[in-house]
Amino acid sequence: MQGAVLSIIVPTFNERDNIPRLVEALDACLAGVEWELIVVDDDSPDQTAAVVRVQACANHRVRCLHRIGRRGLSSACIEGMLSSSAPFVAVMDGDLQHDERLLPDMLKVLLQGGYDIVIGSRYMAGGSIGEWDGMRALTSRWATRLSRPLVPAGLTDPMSGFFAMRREVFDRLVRRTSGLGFKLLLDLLASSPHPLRFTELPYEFRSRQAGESKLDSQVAWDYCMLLLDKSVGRFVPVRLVTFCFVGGSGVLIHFSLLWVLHRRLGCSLSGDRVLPR
Ligand SMILES: Nc1nc2c(ncn2[C@@H]2O[C@H](COP(=O)(O)OP(=O)(O)O)[C@@H](O)[C@H]2O)c(=O)[nH]1
Ligand SMILES: [Mg+2]
Repeated sequence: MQGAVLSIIVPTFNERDNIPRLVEALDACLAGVEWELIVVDDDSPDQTAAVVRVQACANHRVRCLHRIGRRGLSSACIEGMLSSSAPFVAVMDGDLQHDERLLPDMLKVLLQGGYDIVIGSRYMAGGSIGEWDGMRALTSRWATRLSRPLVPAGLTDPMSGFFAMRREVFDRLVRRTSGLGFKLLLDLLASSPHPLRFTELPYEFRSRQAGESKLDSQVAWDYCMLLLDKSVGRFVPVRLVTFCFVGGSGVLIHFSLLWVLHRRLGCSLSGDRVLPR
C-alpha cells in the first residue's frame, strides 16, 4: 500500500459532532488521491479524540494525535505536520467552515511545482466570508491590516487557516516559527527568510453547523504576541517586551496616583499627615 501523498492536518477542540461529517466530506472529494487525515486534538472535554479513534478503526486514512495538557491551534498544526511523512501537507479547520472541495485543486497546483504554498482565500474575487456579523468582519479586516508589514505583497488573506504546502518548505521553516496562537499561515510567511512562492484560490467561508467558535480574548492576545515576536522578536525576547510593558504601566499608574494625591488632594509624601489645602 502506498503512503499518503497529502496529509490533511486538522486541529480540534470540542468538535466531536463535526468529525464524522468531515471524514465523509474528505472521502467524497478526494477520490483518486492518496490522502490521510491527522486530527490533532487537545484533550477535548467532549471526547473528540475518542470519536476520531472510532473513525480511524473504520478508515485507515484517519488518525488522531492526542495532546494532553496543551492548547493552541498553531502548535497543534505544527506537531501534526511533523507527524506526517507525506510530500504535501494541508491545514484546515475541523468545523467544516473551510471548503474541503478546494483540496484537489490545491494539490494539483503544488504538483505542478511552481509554488511553495497554496492558500484558500476569502477575500479574493470569487471568495467570501459568508455569514459573518459586522463585528467579526471588522476584526478580521483589522487583523489583516496589522499583518501587512510581515507578509508578501499581493496576498489577500494572510489570516487564512486553510492552506497546503510542500513538505520540504515546512521542514525548512519549522524551527523559525513561533507556534503562538491561531495564525500559523502568518507565522510561516513571516518566518521565511525569503518570500514564499504563493498563490491563492477563492472559497466561501461556511457557517458552523455544530460546536462553538473558540475565538476569544486569549486568541486576540496571542495574535498580538505573534505580531510582536515576528517584528521585534529577532532583537528582543517578546517576554521581555511584555514584562517592560506591564512594569511600565504599573509605574505610570503609581506616579499618576501619587501626583493626584500630592498635587490635587494635598497629601504629604511622608504619609504621616495630610496638608490642608
Ligand atoms: N488542537 C487545538 N485545536 C483548536 C484549538 N482552538 C481551536 N481549535 C480548532 O481550530 C479550528 C478553528 O477554530 P474555531 O474556533 O472554529 O475558530 P474560528 O473559525 O475562527 O471561529 C477548529 O477546528 C477548532 O476546533 C486549540 O487550542 N487546540
Ligand atoms: Mg471555525
